[in-house]
Amino acid sequence: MSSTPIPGRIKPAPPADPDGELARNGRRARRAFMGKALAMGAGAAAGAARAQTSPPGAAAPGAGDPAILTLPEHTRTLGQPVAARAYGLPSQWERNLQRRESPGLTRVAAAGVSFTPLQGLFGIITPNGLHFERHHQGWYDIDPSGHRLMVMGMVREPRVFTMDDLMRLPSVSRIHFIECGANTGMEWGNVAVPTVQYTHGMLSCCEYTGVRLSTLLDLVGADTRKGRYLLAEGADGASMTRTISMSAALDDVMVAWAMNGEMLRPENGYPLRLVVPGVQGVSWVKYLRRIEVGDQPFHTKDEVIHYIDLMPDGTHRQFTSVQEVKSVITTPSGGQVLLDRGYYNITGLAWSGRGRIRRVDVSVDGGRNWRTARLEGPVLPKALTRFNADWTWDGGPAVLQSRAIDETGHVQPKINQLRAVRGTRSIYHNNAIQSWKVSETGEVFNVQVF
Ligand SMILES: Nc1nc2c(c(=O)[nH]1)N[C@H]1C(S)=C(S)[C@@H](COP(=O)(O)O)O[C@H]1N2
Ligand SMILES: [Mo]
Repeated sequence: MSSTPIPGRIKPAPPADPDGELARNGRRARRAFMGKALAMGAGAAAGAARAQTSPPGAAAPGAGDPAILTLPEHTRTLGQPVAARAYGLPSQWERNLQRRESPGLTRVAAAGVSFTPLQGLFGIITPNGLHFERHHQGWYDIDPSGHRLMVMGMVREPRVFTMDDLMRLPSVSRIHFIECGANTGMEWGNVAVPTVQYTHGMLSCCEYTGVRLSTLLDLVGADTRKGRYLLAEGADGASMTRTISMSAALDDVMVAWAMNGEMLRPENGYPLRLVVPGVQGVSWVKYLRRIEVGDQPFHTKDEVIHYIDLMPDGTHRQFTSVQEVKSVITTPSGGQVLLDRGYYNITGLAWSGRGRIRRVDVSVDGGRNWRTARLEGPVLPKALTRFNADWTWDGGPAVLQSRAIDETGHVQPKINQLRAVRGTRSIYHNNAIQSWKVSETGEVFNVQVF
């Protein structure tokens, strides 16, 4: 593009959802939110009101804007003293950016999910306070001084590690995505939820710090030849237990205590969790207290009735744990409104449990034509990759899609291709291409295109 484009303006998806209206009726909830926001007179509302009263392309951006004609209050006064907040918080103007629960998804919140607001994030790192949560029996804030990790089974010398023991060992830091196997699971049969927060928000990406599991296996003298499997067990009421393969354990699995430069948050497994790069979230056992080496899969409750794939013939497929290549456009996305025609930066995320993203294609006409998006660095294995593509919206209807290809050559499938093999009654492992319909009013909707 030759000159700097004048960006089109986007009204964010309605964030507040106190009544659970969002999931039931996106349109009505959006109106309700606008009403509330205008009544509040908050910055976001003022922005929305401004956008509505200025006709598209009427004047040069900023002309006559009071914000540039008067010296603002904050340029003429003394600011807040240092350390007003011992632990920093986001700006008050960003308070709508929150993890949210999907109303009615689970019967009790302790066995629930909170979704990451992907539509409001930049780059590839998820801030700790916005990391999605998935608990089978609620979260705990465990005293690290009393926490222990036992490594036993087919080992020469079983050992119990304290947090101090572990944190003295050689540590590594790695950036990886975590995606719940049930992410996008509500969309197998039909469109179910309105925004990218709910379609794809069981997804986060952090820099984890911890000790490699192979280091611990070395210390206890694990039989890595006959011991082809490991059991990982959590210290929560659910005693989350999963079988991990020895090959993964010796490759890139970590026993982590930190995420994004600080100790894990309690919701995410403080003080210790397993990091299993590329594998579905359920294997990333939180509150990790035990690793057992064995010679066959353990077939625990968490892997025989959950996180298995219901196939069209009624059988269940087990141990499909790698998160296959997937991508989603995060802006423009469902619930957002394009306020005028013109240039937009289509942006989104791509990832693969098998390695690096090789390419992302973007379509604005429902998959008839594709062009290659720009991948922003770093492009890391088993991590989120940010992509961007230029688009000029002419005011007509459009269907936005992204399709990712990973370094092993796997291509993200269309929803009907996936259904042809897997049927429509599955929950887990839906990596289909996501479609967002832009209507002539600028409103963006979740749709399925075949
Ligand atoms: N101990 C324990 N570990 C657990 C869980 C749990 O309920 N208990 N949930 C699992 C599931 S299903 C997922 S998707 C991830 C979610 O991790 P997060 O809550 O940090 O996002 O943790 C996994 N590890
Ligand atoms: Mo999960």
